[in-house]
Amino acid sequence: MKIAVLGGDGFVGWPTALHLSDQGHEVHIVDNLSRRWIDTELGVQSLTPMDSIQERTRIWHEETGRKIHFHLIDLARDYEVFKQWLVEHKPDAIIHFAEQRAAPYSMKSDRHKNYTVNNNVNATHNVLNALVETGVDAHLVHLGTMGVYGYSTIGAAIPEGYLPVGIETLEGDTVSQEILYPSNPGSIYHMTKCLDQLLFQFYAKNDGLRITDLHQGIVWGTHTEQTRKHPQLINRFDYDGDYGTVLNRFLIQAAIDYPLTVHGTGGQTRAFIHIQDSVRCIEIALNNPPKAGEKVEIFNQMTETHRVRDLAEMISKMTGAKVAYLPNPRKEAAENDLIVKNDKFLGLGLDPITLEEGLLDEVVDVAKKFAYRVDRSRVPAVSAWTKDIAKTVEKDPEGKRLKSVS
Ligand code: NAD
Ligand code: USQ
Repeated sequence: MKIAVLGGDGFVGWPTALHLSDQGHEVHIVDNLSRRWIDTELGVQSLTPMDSIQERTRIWHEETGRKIHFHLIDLARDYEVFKQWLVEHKPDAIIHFAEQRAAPYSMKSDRHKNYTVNNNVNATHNVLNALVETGVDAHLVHLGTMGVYGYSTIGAAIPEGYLPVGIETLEGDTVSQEILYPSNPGSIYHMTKCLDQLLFQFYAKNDGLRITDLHQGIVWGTHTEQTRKHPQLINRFDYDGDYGTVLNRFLIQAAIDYPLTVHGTGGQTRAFIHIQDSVRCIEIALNNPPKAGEKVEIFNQMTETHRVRDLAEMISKMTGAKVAYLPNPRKEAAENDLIVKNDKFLGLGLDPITLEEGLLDEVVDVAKKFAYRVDRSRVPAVSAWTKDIAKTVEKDPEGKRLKSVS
């Protein structure tokens, strides 16, 4: 297949591009490199030293003889350029990673809220609009989030995207309907993924676009089979307070002898998936497209759930790291249960990699190897969800904020 990987310079996009290229697909990365600019804006860098995208693709060619093409396009702003690109390249499939994906970044200020909404919603809509306008019949696979469902405890398993409901008619009968599971976003970023869902629903219904939406949990780990092939193929690894996600953050914190930064009581339960499984799920989704005219195919792309404090305790036991219970900068349920159905991927052959399988050690090793690149002052998460919460979140982690370290 000819596959466009939108956002293919990012944390999940890069290993996906390598994996698909390794399988013999013709891979085209489309990216505006905004994520690298955001690193500059925030004054941080990936824990792992990342080469330029041109250098990464050059090394891949040298190692494997396979070519990955790179195209610098801003999908949110360069609609006509992307439309032209589609006409010229006519991909069979498009994988859409190209959004601003950090919840804390999306909540930093009114400017960051505007940027996240404009970037994410425009990028998604431009892709859909251009597919219809050009008549290119590509299967669109979008990386969505488990966060569209929200994190309230309901005592039932979260289904894969849709919910059967009964509605009482005027005559008192009950009619059955299948609706998108009610959206309940917890940040501006998560809200954009809820808006994406409606765009997909409309374009599948109105224009018969073939769309798969992957409701993905938190991705952890760093290496995949292909990124291991050469040191310069190494993946991005975010550890900072805005882009670092909880499990990867705890692992790097343990490696640099920094107390594990649990928000609140750590009672938040979240869904997780290893990067290698994420890449594999995308491959499975690509091989199982919906037909034109069918509803959007939705998969829950996660393999296990964990409570934040349990993760902290597990890593503390493994590494001897201390655990700090900090004021939570986010507005979220202090404690929640989470049961998620993921039967579809399991049914299609996914054999999940779980936390127990020694991969945690591997990430700690990577973290130790590159610990010299860490700026400890960028570890704390200081982006507060409201102005009131901001007052309670102190900004001096090495001093007062970590005084409750156990
Ligand atoms: P990332 O920030 O590392 O990568 C996103 C890439 O998209 C970057 O290379 C960025 O430059 C590019 N991009 C952003 N806006 C663009 C635009 N307007 N035009 C062109 N390129 C643009 O993010 P990631 O961690 O690789 O996540 C990829 C996708 O997966 C995101 O959509 C995210 O919401 C979703 N996701 C990620 C996780 C996770 O834990 N990392 C979990 C669930 C879902
Ligand atoms: N948390 C801590 N300590 C930290 C960092 C986070 O306790 O140092 C807590 C947060 O308060 C939250 C939970 O851990 O309760 C998860 O936070 P996170 O930053 O790991 O994940 P999140 O903000 O939900 O976002 C990440 C990705 C996003 C993706 C989402 C999948 O950045 O792109 O959509 O995971 S999901 O969580 O399933 O919605």
